[in-house]
Amino acid sequence: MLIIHSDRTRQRRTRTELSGGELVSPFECPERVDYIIQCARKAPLGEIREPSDYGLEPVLAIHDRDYIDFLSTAWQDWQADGHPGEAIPNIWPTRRMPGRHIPRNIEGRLGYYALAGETSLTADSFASALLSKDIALTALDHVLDSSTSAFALCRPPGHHAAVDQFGGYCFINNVAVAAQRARDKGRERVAILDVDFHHGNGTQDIFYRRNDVLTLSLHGNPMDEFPYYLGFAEETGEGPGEGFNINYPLPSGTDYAIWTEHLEQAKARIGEYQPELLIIALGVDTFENDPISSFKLKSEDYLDMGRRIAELGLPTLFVMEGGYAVEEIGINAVNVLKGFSHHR
Ligand code: OKP
Ligand code: ZN
Repeated sequence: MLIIHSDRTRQRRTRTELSGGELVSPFECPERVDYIIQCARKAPLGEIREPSDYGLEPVLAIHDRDYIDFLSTAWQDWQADGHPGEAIPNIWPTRRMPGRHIPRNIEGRLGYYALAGETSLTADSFASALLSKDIALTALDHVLDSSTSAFALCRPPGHHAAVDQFGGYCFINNVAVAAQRARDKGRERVAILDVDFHHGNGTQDIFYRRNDVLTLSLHGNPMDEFPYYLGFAEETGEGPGEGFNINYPLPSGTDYAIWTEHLEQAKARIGEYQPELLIIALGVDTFENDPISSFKLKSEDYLDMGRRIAELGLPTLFVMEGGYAVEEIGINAVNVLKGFSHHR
């Protein structure tokens, strides 16, 4: 399987993440990619190639212009205002202050464009987010050209990023940008299956009123887990999109046996939809030792996960999302790809 990877993903190394009332060293760190690429080389999985530059056009097909403009200058604006630390949002438009105006001050704009407060914005955020989508798009083009599969070793992740909001370590929604490009290149139906522990709220929201992109997500119940306010079973799409979003919220402690029951339901729905392309939002934070998640998958389970995804028999783009048990992330992610490849 072709892998798209760049050492430049290392440029994003933030110092702070607001967690538990402290500024901790971020869970979403460059070493995650080091472990994955090391395991991919050792497997070996296949050729490893650099991404190409796709510019802003495919990003603006998904995200609002003013949001992208905000991302492109946020760090300079924050610095110009003389703030000493990394840019962390601390106030939001909420139910009683709906935010009809976009503030001038960077503190106000940060909250306006943020959906959560754990993701520090720094000098490298925008460039890293652009690189991450280039990795996804390069891998996508290979899948479209060859009708086979590819792995986009993206970092930072993307599935929490909404049309005009960053958060949950995400800035640009890589799977959404890739799905839209596939549509623009003539693929009629695209399915996005999100197996990350966290609900893919950004992806759901982006395609909520559309039936040309089927979105499915297996995740920790939002009553108990980030992103809390989206990802419930009754969210099935709206208007023309009704029936084209499916959520499988699962309880903490979910093991692989329970998890696969729901995966098979998702697969049945995908089979019925007959997409021309399958995109997997591949998070391995369902792992039993993940520091911020509560499922109980074991390393060998990821081999079987890959095998089950391969059973769909579709051109498949894997896009890296979460996974924070850093020393095991390589084994777990590469196991999915190995299991997939061996059962093709
Ligand atoms: C991103 B992805 C840690 C709380 C972390 C944010 C989680 C973002 C996950 N104290 N909250 O879906 O893996
Ligand atoms: Zn996650």
